[in-house]
Amino acid sequence: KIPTEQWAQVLEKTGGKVQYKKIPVQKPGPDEVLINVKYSGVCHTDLHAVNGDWPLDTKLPLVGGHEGAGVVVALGSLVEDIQIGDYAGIKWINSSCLQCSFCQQADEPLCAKAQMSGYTVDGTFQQYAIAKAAHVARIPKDCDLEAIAPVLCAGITVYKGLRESGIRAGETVAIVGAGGGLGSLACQYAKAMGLEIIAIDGGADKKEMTAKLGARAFVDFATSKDLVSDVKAATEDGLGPHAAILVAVNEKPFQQAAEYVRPRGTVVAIGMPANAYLRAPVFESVVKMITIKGSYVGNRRDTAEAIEFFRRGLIKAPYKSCGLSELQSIYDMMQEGNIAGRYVLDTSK
Ligand code: 8ID
Ligand code: ZN
Repeated sequence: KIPTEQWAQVLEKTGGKVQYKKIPVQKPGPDEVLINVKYSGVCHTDLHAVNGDWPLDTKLPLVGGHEGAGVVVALGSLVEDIQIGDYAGIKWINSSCLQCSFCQQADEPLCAKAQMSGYTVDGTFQQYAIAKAAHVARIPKDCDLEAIAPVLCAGITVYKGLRESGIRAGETVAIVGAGGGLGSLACQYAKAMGLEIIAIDGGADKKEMTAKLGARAFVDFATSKDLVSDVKAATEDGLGPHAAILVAVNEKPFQQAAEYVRPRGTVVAIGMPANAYLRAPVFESVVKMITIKGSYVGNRRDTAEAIEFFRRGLIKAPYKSCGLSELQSIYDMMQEGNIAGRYVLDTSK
């Protein structure tokens, strides 16, 4: 039976602290489903929303969260292709119009009417959350709901970013911010895709973790005297990686990557530090024919593919478990850059 009240983490004011309290359970609209969120990952995007880092306002009061894995408990009157009891996931794209030219080409994240979970609509830091049925991630019954939660944003996003880079099996990718949430998933997807990995991040914990996840080399941004030459030197032939996947929350690496990717190399910006700019030397970018691009989450097909890698047992990223009630302390650790991998919240605690 669906309760009328539930536990949630609510942000009343941008820049404030989240409050753990009881709020009403909402009812799904005709084309929506209600999901009993069992677990939700905590993404740095949720912290950007709290801090008001981006030039886009959130709804307020806001229930954040967009990596929610759970069970379908109610269906809108028009919903036919998912059943009560199915495993499902709420991801960043909560809904889109499915009619505009972007949606028609399966670029749903680019839809002007897209709603974002935990940003423009309430997300997964509550026990019952709503999304448009067409956009809900289908999760096979043999998947562990806690372990799969980080796939629903971090996994989909880095899988898409690796695909957007055009990199092929056997080539080398630099993962910048490799020790964080997206970075740890990126290491696993890159390994599963047959890529050589150079991990870039700071500190012994992250070095050890990324080595376990399959990275061949580690460059420490905090201690390297010349990061550009250290990254090049970490490749077999010294020419630099074929692609750089930027998932750090700091402007500096967005201004270095174009210098160490090899000729024809691709720089993919995914992380979104506040007020940051990409920068590249024009001369070298031209004569090396460098590509620089952004990559934003993934569509429904990317979602299904990223989940399928997980289902096959190829994605084993480390996560730490804690209760929904502890969210503020996770934000405090994240703000300091002290989390190796991802935290996943259990909504029953
Ligand atoms: O669709 C998208 N483009 C998308 C989707 C999901 C998340 C974008 N994001 C964005 C988030 O909003 C955030 O800006 O990706 C970024 C990374 O999210 P995350 O992985 O959840 O953050 P984290 O766990 O805090 O990891 C960040 C890592 O960056 C490292 C930190 O040490 C940490 O491990 N880092 C920093 I800060 N500065 C670095 C530097 N100079 C660095 N790593 C290398 N070099
Ligand atoms: Zn996210």
